[in-house]
Amino acid sequence: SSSSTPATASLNAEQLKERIIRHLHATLGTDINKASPQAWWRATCAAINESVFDGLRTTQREHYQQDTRAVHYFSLEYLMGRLFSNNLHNLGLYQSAKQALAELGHDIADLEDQEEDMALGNGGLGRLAACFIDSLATMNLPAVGYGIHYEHGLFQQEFQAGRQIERPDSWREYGNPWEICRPESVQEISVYGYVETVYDLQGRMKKVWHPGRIIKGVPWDIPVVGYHGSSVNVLRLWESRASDFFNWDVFNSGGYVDASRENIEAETISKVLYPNDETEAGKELRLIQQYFFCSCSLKDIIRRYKRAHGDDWSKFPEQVVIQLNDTHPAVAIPELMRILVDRADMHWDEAWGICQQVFAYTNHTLLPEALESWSVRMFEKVLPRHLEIIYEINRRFLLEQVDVRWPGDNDKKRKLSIIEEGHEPMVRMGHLSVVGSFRVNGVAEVHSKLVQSDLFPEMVALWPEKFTNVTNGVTPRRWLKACNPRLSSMLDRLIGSDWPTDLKQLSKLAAHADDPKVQDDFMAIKQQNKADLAKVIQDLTGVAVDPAAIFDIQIKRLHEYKRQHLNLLHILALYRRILQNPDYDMVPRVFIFGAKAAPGYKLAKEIIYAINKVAEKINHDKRVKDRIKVVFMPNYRVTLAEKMIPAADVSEQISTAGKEASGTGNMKLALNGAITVGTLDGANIEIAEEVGEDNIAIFGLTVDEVKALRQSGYHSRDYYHNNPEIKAILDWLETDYFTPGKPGELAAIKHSLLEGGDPYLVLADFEGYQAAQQQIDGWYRDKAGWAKKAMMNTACVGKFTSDRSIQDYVDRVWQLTPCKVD
Ligand code: 26R
Repeated sequence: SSSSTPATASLNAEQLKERIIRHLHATLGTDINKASPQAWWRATCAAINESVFDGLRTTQREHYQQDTRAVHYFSLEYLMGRLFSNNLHNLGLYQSAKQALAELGHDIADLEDQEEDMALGNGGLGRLAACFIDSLATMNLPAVGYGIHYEHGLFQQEFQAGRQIERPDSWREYGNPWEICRPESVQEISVYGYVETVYDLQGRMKKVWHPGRIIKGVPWDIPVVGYHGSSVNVLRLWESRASDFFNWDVFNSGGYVDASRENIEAETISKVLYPNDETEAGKELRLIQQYFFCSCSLKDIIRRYKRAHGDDWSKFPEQVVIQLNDTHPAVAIPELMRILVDRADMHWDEAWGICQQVFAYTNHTLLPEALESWSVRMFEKVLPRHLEIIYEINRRFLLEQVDVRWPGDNDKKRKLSIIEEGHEPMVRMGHLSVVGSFRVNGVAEVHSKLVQSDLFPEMVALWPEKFTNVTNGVTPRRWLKACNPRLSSMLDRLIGSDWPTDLKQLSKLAAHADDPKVQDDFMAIKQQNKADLAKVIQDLTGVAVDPAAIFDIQIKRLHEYKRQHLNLLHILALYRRILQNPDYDMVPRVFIFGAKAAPGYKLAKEIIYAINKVAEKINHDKRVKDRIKVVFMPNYRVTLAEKMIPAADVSEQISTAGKEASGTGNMKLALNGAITVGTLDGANIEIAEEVGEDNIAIFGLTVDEVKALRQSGYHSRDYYHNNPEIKAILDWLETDYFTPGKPGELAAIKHSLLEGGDPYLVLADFEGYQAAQQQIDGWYRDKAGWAKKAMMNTACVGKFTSDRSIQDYVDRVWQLTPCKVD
């Protein structure tokens, strides 16, 4: 597109060329005749960074001078993807860079492919954090993202004979051009050891924590560039190292080998991202990771606060708000209490008053297996003083809140206690987060309602004003402007170029939805994007697909509640219908999956295997006559999403109602003109409200119907026995039809749906699902009708920009004011 910012408009292709060549010489130590594509990419990054660092310095100076209130986003995960084209677009330099590189003999797309994804996250929660920091910078809001500088991000996925293999991800093996090490801001943190009770001269009791280990946190800053000359904020990620101070002792006493063992242990903390999505494992290293980055970050915040306010803590809650991205960083609550009470000698009540004004908590899931709790035993070993503090928080909470509201009610105390009693007592991090925060939000309307009605109803009774909703959103800079340049230029022409920061402008597209010329243009763009994706599919999987077919896409982590196996059952139903009726009439469809399974999640891996085996069979079966193709894209990640989403006709959002907190892929796909096949779950409900029932294929049980069905007793076997198609498909999976010579290899799915009781009601929703798919087939036959529906999706989803989500956080939670930066 043509737009560029006033601030950087002066930087033309000629000047960029000069910068790139200068860096090729001075930074990369090579020259234009022998530079590799990697060197060209790095030189271009260095050229971009000159502008990035300008913005960074200006922004930080402005925030310091204005002494701004800031939000501090605490997250164990940031799924950033690549930053090259993102930074160019946000600086308004993409076109200049493209031209400069072309004149230097390089295709910008080839250089983009030199960059590894920064995959420091699992899925939705991590990608949401990345969208949010983009919006915060774009909206000129003072903000710092805090997290962990993992050496290895989410594993890379390969398929071997159809099965998932995990390989380590080394995103910064040869250095990452976007990060800046800040040795001047290292922190030291403690773990293990014991607590001593001492009395001072006035006879006041004090607790002294004698730590067992001291660990150094080294911060790496990633500049976060706002769109079009606005602020440049930072994402500060902590890397763990052995503390110099601690190791000297061992070293001096001749223990060189012991000292390096301690080095290794300390460095293990930030070594690897836990790949579990929605399944809590209770591992000690994970708790240490959480504490390590929370403690480093709090000390960093306090250091900056003290620079402006000295030892006067009274302004702290005016200056600082901390957003907890799920319960993963909840240990920050007792850590701030420890710093205030033990280190700053503050009275408990005053310290607690500060905490409760500083923390806010976002819940991202209701799945019981994802709700974090730590055994008291382990907590005591790792963080003995914090456990005492949690006990005291809990004692006062039960006494001053619960017992006042429900006098003598021990059931209520048991249910609300931060400590879950039992054979193995546990610390409940959700309870701690609610008690310690001034606000608690869910991530879509229906989810926030369920957080209040099903997860924390008594907490709502105690503090109704604490609870609110902020529906998720996605950044349109990455998820439309950068990833779908064809549609972006069309939008610029048709509705002007303000939509990237004012996404409601997209509604102007609706006026053109009946215009045949515009419909043709819109669908021609979709067709070109599909042709591009077809090449990628050919390269990655060897499968040839026809861009004229419906591209039906399900991309998300592999989980039973997301029901990739429901999609598979429908594919099998179509295949069977074709075998039974060679003339079966359907619009050709390509079913495309992208998903990683947690390495220890057996059934999820079996579902991947089953999809791959079924794909192999169907794709080679001549009788299908290309009416169905099935592809499972290996190593699904942000960069692959950027290629798939612009090419989607159909978006699969088929979770069991009540299970998907929000979803954000649903928003990206609709934004790019895909039509959703979805349940009334998470943000699908709000998408349906926005696009209207003509433009979405809704099916299946509602949240209330799911509850009622479970109440009355759900028997998946009834569906198996009463629906011959279901029976035939499930029985088919047990034969060796898809795994010649090896019957039973795909039986795991059938067993979980029958013997396993079908915990996510796949069979109950099958009939409705296949009807919705039939409806899609019918809609697609009407070319103009489909074009209109697709356009109406793009036109009507302006609500789901992450800028709106951030504005909701500002209004309902953070109370921040923007700080304009020149
Ligand atoms: C405790 C641990 C193993 C763990 C649990 C859960 C680690 C990671 C998760 C991920 C969860 C919290 C997650 O990603 N939830 C997703 O958050 C998205 C952003 O709000 C939602 O859109 C999505 O519906 C939800 O599943």
